[in-house]
Amino acid sequence: MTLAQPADTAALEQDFQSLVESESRVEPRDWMPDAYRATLIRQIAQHAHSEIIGMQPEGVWISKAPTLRRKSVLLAKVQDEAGHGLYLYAAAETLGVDRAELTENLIEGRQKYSSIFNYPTLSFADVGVIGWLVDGAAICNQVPLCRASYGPYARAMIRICKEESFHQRQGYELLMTMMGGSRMQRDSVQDAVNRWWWPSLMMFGPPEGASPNTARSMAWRIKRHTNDELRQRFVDMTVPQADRLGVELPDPELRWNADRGAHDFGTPNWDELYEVVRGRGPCNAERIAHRRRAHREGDWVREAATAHAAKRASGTAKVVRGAP
Ligand code: FAQ
Repeated sequence: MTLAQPADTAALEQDFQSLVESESRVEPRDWMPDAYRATLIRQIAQHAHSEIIGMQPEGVWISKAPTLRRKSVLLAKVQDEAGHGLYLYAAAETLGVDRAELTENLIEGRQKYSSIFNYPTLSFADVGVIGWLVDGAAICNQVPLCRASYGPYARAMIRICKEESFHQRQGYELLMTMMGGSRMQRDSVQDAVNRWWWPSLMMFGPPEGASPNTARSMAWRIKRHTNDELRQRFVDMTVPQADRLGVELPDPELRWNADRGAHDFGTPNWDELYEVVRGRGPCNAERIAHRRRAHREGDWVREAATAHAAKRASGTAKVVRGAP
């Protein structure tokens, strides 16, 4: 095989752009621009890390869930998030990176994960609000990614979105139950909404003009909408749900704008987003320390699995009846 010369590269880039504009999928063995590959690795890795770190805020409530039913639902949800991380790491690996290297990048602070998971969960109502608002925001952001131009990412997103939809419903159902309960339960739901509303809006990323990756990612059909368009979609979807639930969204500027056919809303505190993304949020240090510890504790499992795989490859592994 000969390496493409610069003139060939221009032609390849043009063909590549026509391919994505015709809504065809790019597959792992297809030629792709280096910058497209790097953008996908960055986004998919950040997404995978978010799913894995995202297990922590709710995970701490598994042992404190009020009933067996709530415990099993929460356990299933947190396990789903682990699964999402794994599909996404597998999708990233099709681009030529190694999952172990991505994990190192996360625990050494070289790659990001979503800002939202750096806030604490102070009561069980937070579990419901994460399901409703955080998974709700994740769905708004991720449904368009089912049509992303890169095949393995788009296909992973289809299953992930189906599961996120269950997550959102379980959160809303939990909140509905709490809102039908005691005064203390209703207050604790409102308190959780007050704390999670603005961070949920920030999940969509910086606004137009401050989002350096959007234009190119949209041209490549990785992203289909700007961060602001998706944030608006989320607000419009959530306001009637909040009304039905009987909670107030903590934004005095929130109101229906008949001319725009959409809600006007206040400006998130972007300085807070940048602080959290730079590692200075309320729980960043705790989240990374926990992930590092879990990774260290898994050392022996990885060693054993690698040794077993080597034995199998050399034909010296002991065959256990019934083992896969
Ligand atoms: N937090 O130019 P843009 C979930 C970074 S999964 C941290 O706008 P882009 C499920 C951005 O990466 C939640 N960093 O970037 C769940 C970029 O970094 P760079 C995760 C952020 O990529 C629920 C820089 O700022 N979802 O919730 C954030 O075009 C419950 C400039 O920004 C995904 O990852 C942020 N909020 O758009 C799990 C979805 N926003 O270039 C457990 C896939 C921006 O310095 C429990 N990702 N940044 O490396 C995307 O759609 C996009 O990557 C965006 C950002 C929209 C997040």
